[in-house]
Amino acid sequence: PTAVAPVSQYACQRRTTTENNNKIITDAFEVLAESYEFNEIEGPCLAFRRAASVLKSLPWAVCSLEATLDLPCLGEHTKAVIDEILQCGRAFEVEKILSDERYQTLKLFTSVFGVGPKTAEKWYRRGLRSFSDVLADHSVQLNRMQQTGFLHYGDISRAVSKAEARALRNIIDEAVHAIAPDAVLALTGGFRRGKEFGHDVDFIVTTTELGKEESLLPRIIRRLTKQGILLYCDYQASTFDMSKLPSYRFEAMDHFAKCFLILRLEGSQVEEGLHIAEGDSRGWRAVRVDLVSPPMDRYAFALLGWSGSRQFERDLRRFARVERHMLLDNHALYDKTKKEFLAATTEKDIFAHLGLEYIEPWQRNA
Ligand code: TTP
Ligand code: MN
Ligand code: MN
Ligand code: MN
Repeated sequence: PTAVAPVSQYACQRRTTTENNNKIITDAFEVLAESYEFNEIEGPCLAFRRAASVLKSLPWAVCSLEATLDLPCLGEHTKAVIDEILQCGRAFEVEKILSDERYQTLKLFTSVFGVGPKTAEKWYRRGLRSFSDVLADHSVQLNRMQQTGFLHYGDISRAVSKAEARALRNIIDEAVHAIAPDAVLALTGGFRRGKEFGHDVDFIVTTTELGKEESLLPRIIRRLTKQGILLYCDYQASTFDMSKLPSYRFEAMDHFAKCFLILRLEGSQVEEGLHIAEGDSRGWRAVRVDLVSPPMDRYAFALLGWSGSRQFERDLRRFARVERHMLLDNHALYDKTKKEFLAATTEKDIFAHLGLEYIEPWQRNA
């Protein structure tokens, strides 16, 4: 018999490509997780996300319950769902959620840029069920982000292709290098993990000269505005304090300067053509772009933190805390035993500090 290495409970000790051999099961788990999230039930939500992540890492398809015996993070509930899917091709509980009016409505509302679960819930409780309900209700006050979300709904809810991401990279690359000759630009997020499609395109932009990055985002924004391609911009200046310990909370946003943008992308700029609806004769589309600008000495932490996936990031932080008594976030790594910060110039340095085998970006699709 061949000895097979056990699957780790931590996503940062697994290699997960974009090829998912258990999509039917992981899709079901993600519906369940999201439903628990809408109901603010954190434990089971996380449990289903972890279980889905474990199954995504397998180079084989689960075809019996026995095959899952040695896998971590699978409890009674998750196994019952797997069993039902293996036997009937679907799970009753998941079908029930998918046909539930509240779930459907919250899913629809949160698909709008700028609408989170809280706002969606508020609208649902007011009896609103559709976009036209929301837009016709005079007591609803849309903020600028939500107004833009409705305005560009079709484009923004349509996936961004790799070719479109490349075209955007060229646009940003041209802008940052015109502004700062020593600019550093890196693709991050889902496209760095090798995904074919994304909901946005994420970039890290900085300068090799420390401190010069502070003026970078405002200058990029001005340039894109002059070019007439900036449809929306939410700029958040840096609140970074280098003396602070890394955050325990994962979902807390980092403190680097960043901007959430919507850009106008011309079809002529995309070699393979725009990814838009058939019959849409416009020569352009709106695309969501995120730019984050850390100081160069935090580049590796920012790159690791923004490359995702979210589950991979969650488990990196959990591994650091539980297994190494260290605190990791997008800014820094702190050793609680030695009471000192551990510096890093590459992602490999951070994995090494944590005593982890290096996982390539395309193996982080946990
Ligand atoms: P996303 O762009 O939301 O996700 P993604 O690129 O993995 O997938 P998609 O194709 O749907 O866009 O986030 C990318 C990573 O950035 C994610 O791991 C979380 C991280 N992130 C932060 O660390 N801080 C932030 O403030 C935000 C908005 C994201
Ligand atoms: Mn992204
Ligand atoms: Mn996303
Ligand atoms: Mn993003």
